[in-house]
Amino acid sequence: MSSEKREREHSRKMTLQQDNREAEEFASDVARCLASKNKYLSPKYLYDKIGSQLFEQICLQPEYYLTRIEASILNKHVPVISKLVGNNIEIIELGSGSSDKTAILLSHLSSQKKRIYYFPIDISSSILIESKRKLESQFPDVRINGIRSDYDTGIDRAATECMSIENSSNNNNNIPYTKLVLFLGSSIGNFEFKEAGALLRSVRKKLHTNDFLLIGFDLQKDESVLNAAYNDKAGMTAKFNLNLLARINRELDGNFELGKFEHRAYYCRERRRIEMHLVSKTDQQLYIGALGRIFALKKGESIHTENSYKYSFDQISALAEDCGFTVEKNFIDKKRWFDLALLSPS
Ligand code: AVJ
Repeated sequence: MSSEKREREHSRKMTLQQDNREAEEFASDVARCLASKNKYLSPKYLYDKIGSQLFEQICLQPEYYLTRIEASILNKHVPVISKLVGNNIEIIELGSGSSDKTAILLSHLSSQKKRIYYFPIDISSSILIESKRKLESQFPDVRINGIRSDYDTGIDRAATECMSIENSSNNNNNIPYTKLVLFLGSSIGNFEFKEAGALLRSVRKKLHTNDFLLIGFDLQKDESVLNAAYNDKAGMTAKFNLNLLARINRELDGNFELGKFEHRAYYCRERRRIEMHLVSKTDQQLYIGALGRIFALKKGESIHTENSYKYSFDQISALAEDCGFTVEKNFIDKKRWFDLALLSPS
């Protein structure tokens, strides 16, 4: 067997192993969730192929201001960001999704004839393949290497790739690279403050003094705006939420009837977060084939599917400082609804 073929075989095997591990993790998390009193499931499970497509639809809804505002902030400030990162850049993006906002950055950077590597990390392989294809035709000079993974493993793998670029014999001039880690869309809001800190610290560990983290925070604002954003009139967010049950049916041979659940999303003032739930409309029993188990749900009982924390500037700088970063710049919109924060190692 040629070494190339052997390598391909090996990577196929690794992918299959990873798929298996993830399928088992999903099954055991669903079992634990449905068996516990407070039923909570990690929001990462919302993003299978269909869920990722539905999220793209959410971003187009008039009530869901986050994506549009963040893109407009990026558009406005991309020249400054571009100047700061130098001429040889390794972009690592956590949860890249469609990479639409990143395209704004890539467009500017590549027009400046910079040498760019891009490592999009996402949990959905289909969206990674699709966005890589799109970006490669749009930006033929950008070298793209997608990493299908959750954040923690993804950061490690991307950092390893960067190391091998910097140390490769091709880089015989020892060109210094700047790492730019992107964490857009306010996905940091999905984490409890403690977990958000852990994630930022693990990013920090991979960065040198001159590297950057560009991270989006949804800011605290009028509750009615927030409630509307997660209860769009077209019902996309409801569909996105309910798809989690459909996914359990598809992948774990469940028998959820989606009509027996209601999408509920509301701003919780004390905790400064949007909570998203699937509420059972009736007393019901659920059978999950892959687990060979029956679970009971009472009328009004909920499965908590996501939190989305809303930040203040004080919380943002406290989080940054706590994790070894300094806030270089808060790029914000006129309404002060969204903050794209540029952090650098302290
Ligand atoms: C992708 C986590 C940023 O919290 O606003 C959108 C996900 N959930 N509508 C968010 C989401 C419901 C989104 N993030």
